[in-house]
Amino acid sequence: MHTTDPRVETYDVVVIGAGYSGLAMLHHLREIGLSTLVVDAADGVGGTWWANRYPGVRTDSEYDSYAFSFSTAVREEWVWTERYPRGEEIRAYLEFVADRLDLRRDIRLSTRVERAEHSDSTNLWTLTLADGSRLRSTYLVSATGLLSRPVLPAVPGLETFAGPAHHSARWPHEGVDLTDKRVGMIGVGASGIQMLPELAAQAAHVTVFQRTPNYVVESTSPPVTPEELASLRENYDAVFERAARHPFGVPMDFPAHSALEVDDDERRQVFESKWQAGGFHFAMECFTDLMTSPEASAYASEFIRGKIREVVADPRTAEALCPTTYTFMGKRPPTGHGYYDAFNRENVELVDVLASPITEVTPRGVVVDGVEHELDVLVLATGFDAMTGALTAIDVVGREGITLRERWERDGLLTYLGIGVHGFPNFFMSVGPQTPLSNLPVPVQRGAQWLQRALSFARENGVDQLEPTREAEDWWRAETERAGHATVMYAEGRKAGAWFVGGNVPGKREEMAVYLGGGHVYQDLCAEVEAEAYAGLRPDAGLPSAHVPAGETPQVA
Ligand code: N01
Repeated sequence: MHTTDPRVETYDVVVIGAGYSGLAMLHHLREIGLSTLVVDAADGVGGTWWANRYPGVRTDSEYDSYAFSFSTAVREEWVWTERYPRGEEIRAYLEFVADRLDLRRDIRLSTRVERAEHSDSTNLWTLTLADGSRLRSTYLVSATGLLSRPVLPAVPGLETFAGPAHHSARWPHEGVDLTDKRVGMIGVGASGIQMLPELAAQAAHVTVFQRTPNYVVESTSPPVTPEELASLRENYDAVFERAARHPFGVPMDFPAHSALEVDDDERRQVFESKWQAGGFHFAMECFTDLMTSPEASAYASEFIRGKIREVVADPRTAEALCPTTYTFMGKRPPTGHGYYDAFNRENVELVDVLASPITEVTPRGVVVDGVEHELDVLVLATGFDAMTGALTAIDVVGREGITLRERWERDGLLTYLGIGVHGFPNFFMSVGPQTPLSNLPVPVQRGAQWLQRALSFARENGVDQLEPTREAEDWWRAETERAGHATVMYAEGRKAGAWFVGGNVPGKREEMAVYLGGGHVYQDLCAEVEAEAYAGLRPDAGLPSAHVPAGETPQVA
């Protein structure tokens, strides 16, 4: 801690958030001798995994890549038990990381940041906490999560519901007794899809209110064998590196062929084999172009609709579950654990609210098409103000007294590599907006290590401020838009109201909030910035020469 002002605690770095990002940041920034404090509004570490306690919560990524690789002690001692670890296991993993790396002494829980303001005269950030006290730091790091600010459905009367009503990410930690209860679930994204089989197993009756159906790839979660764990420990660096060289941060094979260059039989065989592999294997390993070719995406969509019709016994329910208004990858593909099969249970009912939206929530239930569905418990699996929501909920005030929220409302989403924002000196984001859509521990770890080297550079070279230039931001926005438009995810995502284009929050500007050019490409770009002495983050340094081929201006497609 500095001693510039004895009345206000002053650190080299304050990090907001104690999930994967905050823990990695603390470990790596402490390694270079920076006094670092992590604050989190929650009363435990884990971030997303502290907050999300809904029935059935687990990772959609597999255990081997949903972890850090930087600590030999952690990777040797931690024991994974399931292919897709449950929320409780991930939370325990993060608590283990915090204990094993002795992080807790620099983490302050139950501490909510309401405002952070930069002063050019002192070159310090001043943070105001909910209790009115203040902190100061040279560097401010947000590790607030990209899917952490819940969105409630814009339905009249929601607050009048007489029974318990819980958003998936605000599920009570002590659980909810659903025995003999009539449960209504609004939302069929990754959260609702994980939840349904478990709700149905406990409740008397579950009514699923579905607006846009999803393409769910089913999977199983067998125990991790001692041999698998031993093999992972032996090959940890190679597994992590393989994930880091994959566009989506998973250690998976690259497909060899386009879906358009094989015949119907072969296409079906490939789809079937990767359907059997389950989860993200289907999206990542079938063909080179499921994400870039509308025809290839349409083939995958038809294959999954076929699976839905095979599994779901009632033809009307099956048809209602089949997405038709957008194609595969128009939403981030969720992993199911008996999702479609749950609709074969007598106590599960699907109510299609696409054509006839929910008109009202009453004290007794949910009204659709003039029919009141009576409920005891309401589950709101209605998603998040993704990528920017947690950042704009805090008043982060940069130069000229402008907040991040005002800046992005005025100018559109602008960041440099999702790491920093012009006008906000010495402010850095872990997996901020416009970073790759990815299995997150990979970019989280890489990002913390990149920032460690950037701040070492700044200290060693007397650079007082790192701050993206306007030119760098404009370049990254154009590149993010270009990369997004080169996929089917932009056009289909807009049709589907996907969170990665901001389509799920009424009134939010629709723009690419993630980078779809590939995690590996992104890592290379970050390396170029580093190789060129943090060009792009220093006034007058221009852009790294490798960013823009000579004579070319990046175009928004
Ligand atoms: O949220 P979502 P999520 N009436 O935005 C519906 C990550 N994640 O929490 O599509 C009716 O996907 C909405 O309908 P529509 C993962 O990246 C990861 O499920 O807008 N419905 C949609 O069905 C994921 O992609 C994991 O028509 C309404 C649903 O609510 C991201 O988080 C687990 C409505 C929201 O789906 C978000 O997933 C869980 C209304 N008025 C999540 N308003 C793991 O890997 C909203 N909806 C562990």
